[in-house]
Amino acid sequence: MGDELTVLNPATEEVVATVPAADAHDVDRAVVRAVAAQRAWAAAAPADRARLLRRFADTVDAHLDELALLEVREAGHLLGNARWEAGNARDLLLYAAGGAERLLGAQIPVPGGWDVTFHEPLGVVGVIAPWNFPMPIAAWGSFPALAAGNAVVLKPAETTPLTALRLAELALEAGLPEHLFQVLPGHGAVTGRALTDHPDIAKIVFTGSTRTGREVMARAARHIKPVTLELGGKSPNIVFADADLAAAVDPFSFLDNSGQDCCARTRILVQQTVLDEVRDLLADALAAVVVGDPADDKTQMGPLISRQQLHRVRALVPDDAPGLRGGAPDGPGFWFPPTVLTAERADSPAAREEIFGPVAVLLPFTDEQDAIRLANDTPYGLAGSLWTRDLGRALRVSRAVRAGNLSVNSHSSVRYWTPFGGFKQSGVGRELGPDALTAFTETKNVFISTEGPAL
Ligand code: TXE
Repeated sequence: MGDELTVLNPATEEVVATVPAADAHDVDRAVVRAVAAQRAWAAAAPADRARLLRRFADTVDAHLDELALLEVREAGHLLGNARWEAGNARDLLLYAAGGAERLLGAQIPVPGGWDVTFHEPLGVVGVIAPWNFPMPIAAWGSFPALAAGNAVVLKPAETTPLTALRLAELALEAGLPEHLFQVLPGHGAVTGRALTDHPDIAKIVFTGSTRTGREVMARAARHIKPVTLELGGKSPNIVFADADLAAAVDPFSFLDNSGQDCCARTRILVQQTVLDEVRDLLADALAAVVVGDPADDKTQMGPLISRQQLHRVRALVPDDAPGLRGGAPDGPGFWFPPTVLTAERADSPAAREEIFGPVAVLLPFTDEQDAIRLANDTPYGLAGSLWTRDLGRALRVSRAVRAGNLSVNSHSSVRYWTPFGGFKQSGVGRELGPDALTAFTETKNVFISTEGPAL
């Protein structure tokens, strides 16, 4: 066992808990146990796996408020959002349980025999989760994998291990086999690397920075280990002059979760003719945002996760950068005011790098082609919104923007029954949606000759 992780409440800086950090030996032991548990799990009838996952969902449901409060304390999330997150984990369990019963192969016509396919589980899956949405992202990587017949070893982020640990306890309480779903808190450079390097981990699902994602992919390559990577974003919010401007520039499109959201619409691209109007709308909206105690129902934005994150945001957004700003409490706690930078160039660091704080940049465009060019002028490609009343333009632009999750006249990005993932340096592979379970299987093709010796 390695050292300890100290979990702080980001709104108060009070210590919420200390948790032992797993080292490489702990990872080894967990994987050995997971391998044994997975064999029995994969041999069980899909309906039996589904029944246990549904019971797990019921157990999560019975502890929804407790899980939500834990998320508020360790991650500084608004209570209402944290309830949604716990509900998302529960709903995904139900969706994945249904998927377990419908994980069907195909029968493919071939001459001289019968040809059938099977979706076989991979074995033990390693999930490395971030701190921005600790519960949903742990669930997205883990629950479809379990439903498809795999075991999971999950490493939560250093700052937010508590909800994941509680989910693992609830899984046991619901009757899931021991060691099937193990949670090992630890440091990325120790526990995360040990999982990625382990020869008996069949796949890594990683959500985090593009920099670490690149390392995970390179390490996994040594074993030709598949990866799903969900990485950073710098998503455009394209606002045409004919749009419903107030809805289009809703500041929570980049302030939700204090901007620590890989889908945050942090580049507000506005048609030049309505730029002044949009600037006025944003100034009023930012001034009205209630920032403070995340457990208070009236609060609209909470703190950043950590002092380190606060330093990162400050380094990219100096106090004297021209912009619109709302208010924020003084310490203790990791606070940054809602901000829109109004004088950035499209190639400035604030306009190009993922800030992961409550900050957007405002950039003008002239026409549709200019909007598409600007939207695509980024190494990322996770999400984006476009706002217009012209259907033809909506169809053209949504196809021309290189990103995995686009919304027209909406800022919504994530539903557990639709696919989620990024183009370009925002990632590899998809989570959620109809293919959520097959991402955790190998497809086997079996040909049975009808012309060979009698069977
Ligand atoms: O990320 P890391 P950090 C972005 C966001 C943020 C930046 C840095 O821009 O400002 O990343 O955040 C584990 N091998 N996102 O430093 O390091 C780590 O312990 C294996 C976007 O927290 O990528 C944690 O569990 N694992 C994002 C997870 O990786 C390693 C969510 C993420 O940490 C590791 C979070 C290693 N070598 C940050 N090093 C999103 N896509 O939503 C670290 N980890």
